[in-house]
Amino acid sequence: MKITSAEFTKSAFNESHWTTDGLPEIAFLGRSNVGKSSLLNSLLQRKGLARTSNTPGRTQSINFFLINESFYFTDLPGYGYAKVSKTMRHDWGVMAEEYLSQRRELVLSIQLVDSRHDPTQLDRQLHEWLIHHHKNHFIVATKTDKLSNNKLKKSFAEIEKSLTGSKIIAYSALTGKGRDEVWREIGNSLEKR
Ligand SMILES: Nc1nc2c(ncn2[C@@H]2O[C@H](COP(=O)(O)OP(=O)(O)OP(=O)(O)O)[C@@H](O)[C@H]2O)c(=O)[nH]1
Ligand SMILES: [Mg+2]
Repeated sequence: MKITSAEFTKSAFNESHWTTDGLPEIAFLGRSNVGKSSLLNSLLQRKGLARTSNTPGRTQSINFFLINESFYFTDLPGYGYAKVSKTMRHDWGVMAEEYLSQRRELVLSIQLVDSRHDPTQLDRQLHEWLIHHHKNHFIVATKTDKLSNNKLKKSFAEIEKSLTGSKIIAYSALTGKGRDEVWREIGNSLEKR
């Protein structure tokens, strides 16, 4: 897909802040620090559009990015950061579930997992939720540049075993590996709408 424009539109802390123009949305979901904002920037080839950081739990709201004036990317806060309070963890679940279950504009959810580790319990829970609710989705295994080909193969097989029944794409925001494949899937989901 040719990107002609990409701009940050707004941060939403609850339903009343969601956009109202009815354009389709693609959500990026995954644990804190897994590389959601980096994936988004890498797909759009705009380095600083979504803020990335080494401090987990940075993104606390749903951030909307308008692409080509025709669809949105939504960057959701990361889950599973150990140092946040119980209340905040609870709030994440409420906000994410509210958005995922109610948002009619949502045409695709992209769930990120770290290619170097087995999916966490929260990763598996989210994945089961997506399957159970028949949400159009696929998995992106991030940071593959940090693994040798051999290790990646093993790790990929573990992820497949753990998150069964979903397409998984190996990605690197550093090298752009997987970029074309992710765009193909996004294009398909937008067309189906
Ligand atoms: N080497 C490498 N580093 C990556 C990749 N993707 C992300 N990172 C790094 O991982 C860290 C976290 O990336 P973010 O994109 O901020 O992660 P996030 O999921 O948006 O994090 P939160 O917003 O806190 O939930 C940053 O230091 C990134 O530079 C990748 O593909 N390769
Ligand atoms: Mg982020």
